Amino acid sequence: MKEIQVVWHKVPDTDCVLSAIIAADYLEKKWYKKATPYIQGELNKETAYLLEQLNINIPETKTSFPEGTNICLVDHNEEFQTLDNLKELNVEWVIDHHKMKFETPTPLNMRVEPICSTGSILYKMYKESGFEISKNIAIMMLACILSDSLLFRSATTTKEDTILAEELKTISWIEDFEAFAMPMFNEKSDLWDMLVEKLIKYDYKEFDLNWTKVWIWTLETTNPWYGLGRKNEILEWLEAIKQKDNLDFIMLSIVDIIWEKNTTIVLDWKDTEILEEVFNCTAENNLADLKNRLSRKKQVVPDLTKYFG
Ligand SMILES: [Mn+2]
Repeated sequence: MKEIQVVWHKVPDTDCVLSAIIAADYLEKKWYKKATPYIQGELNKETAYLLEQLNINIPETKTSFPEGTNICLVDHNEEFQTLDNLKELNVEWVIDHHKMKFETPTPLNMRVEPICSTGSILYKMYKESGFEISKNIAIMMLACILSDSLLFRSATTTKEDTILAEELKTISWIEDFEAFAMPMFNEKSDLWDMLVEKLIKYDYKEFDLNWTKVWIWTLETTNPWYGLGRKNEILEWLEAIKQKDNLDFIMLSIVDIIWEKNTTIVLDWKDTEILEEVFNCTAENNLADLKNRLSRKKQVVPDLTKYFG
């Protein structure tokens, strides 16, 4: 029996970290002698809080593996969100809920569904295989759903996610979703002591939209002033990063998860023009009201893809 390494994307969030830990458990139950989850980047405060509550050690960090290593990608599939030497590795599994941009030389196991979290998909996989779900695993699955769906507020939430979450109530012993999720969100929002340099690297995603290099940051928070209050500092960093990485477009959305509002910081006149056209909004003082666009995946990336297409 062989081994497999389970990895999540470079800017980890709760869904990808917990899903990698769950997926490793699943793959060991299913086929592999050993399945190990690895980190590729620093944990956010929400995820660190959950791991501590669940008494789980933070997995080891690795950004490349020896040639030919068996790999499972969790919660992502785009090349530059993942391992440095992906091309030399043997990707045997992808478990994801994002748009696909993926090519492999050999067939592989792929489970992709347009559902709110990778944790939801994994819960379905356990059920299909008839595997028992421990209380800890159920809590992790529920945390994935609540984190990625922002307590069912995000447009990515499907009816199935709410049904799965209801089912998980019994196994996880968690009855009150709000009471469970709010401390998570507050942990994630506690950014007052975070350097701007770190803050803006907190949750960015790089996209290659038809040869256009685009970076989109999302800062989900229960207190938007942690970000908005430091707008000028953020703009300086955005400018430096845009130049250094030779980007065509960048935007940083500060998403207020309580009031469901997206305020986006935009850097220069070029980006402003694009933003205004794509999202039909007006930017003033480098700020644009993107209304209730809470989901980058569903309400931001598709419009930008169309524009750059
Ligand atoms: Mn996810």
